[in-house]
Amino acid sequence: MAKKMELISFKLCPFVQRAVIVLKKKKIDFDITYIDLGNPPDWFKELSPLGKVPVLKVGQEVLFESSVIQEYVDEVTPPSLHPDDPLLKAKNRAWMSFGDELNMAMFKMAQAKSQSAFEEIRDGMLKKLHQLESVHSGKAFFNGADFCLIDAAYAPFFMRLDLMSLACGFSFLDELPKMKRWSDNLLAEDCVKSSVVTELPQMYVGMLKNIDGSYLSTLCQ
Ligand SMILES: N[C@@H](CCC(=O)N[C@@H](CS)C(=O)NCC(=O)O)C(=O)O
Repeated sequence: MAKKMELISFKLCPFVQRAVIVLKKKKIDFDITYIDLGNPPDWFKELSPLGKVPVLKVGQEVLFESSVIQEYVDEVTPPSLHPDDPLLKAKNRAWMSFGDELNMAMFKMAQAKSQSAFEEIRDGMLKKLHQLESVHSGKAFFNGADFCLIDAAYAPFFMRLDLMSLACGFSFLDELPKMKRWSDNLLAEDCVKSSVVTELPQMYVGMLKNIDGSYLSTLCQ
């Protein structure tokens, strides 16, 4: 029998969440071990080649990089959540990688010290969201009616954007109807709702409020 997989996680990490969403969607029984990234244990430093989460342990083997973990989990539990068509699959992978930039931009926006730095990053994020709007199917999910791997990759970003928008009183998606509907649909999925600890909203907003000297913390309630 296949060994139970173990995911090494940090509760706030959007990249870990991508992997959890796929594991949940595929109804896989897995173990999750949380670490404190601010004070990582020695065993984690030895285990994780880049010192980052997520790491997935499959027996004695170690996988890292959320996109690789997502694809591995998907491949070993058919049917695949990727489209069959090779070109569409490749395009999905490219736009999944584009999502990494959005996660990084959101992180940098939260750290920005001045209003002008904040607005510059926010405008860059909005530009990327408009690009995404132009390639989205306009249906429930990115490719159409079915939830795919690319949807799992974007859900953590939209969850945080939603929490940030509510706590800080601004809206990103007013002029992006496909993104708004996509975000609502993603956040309503069971595999997404169950992919984070129950205290994630408080933890995330608390983290935003406590970023020393950040412009965003002055907007958060
Ligand atoms: N490209 C990586 C990014 C993972 C990542 O940045 N994880 C963060 C937490 S959200 C981390 O472990 N940071 C620790 C560090 O950089 O030292 C992936 O997709 O897995």
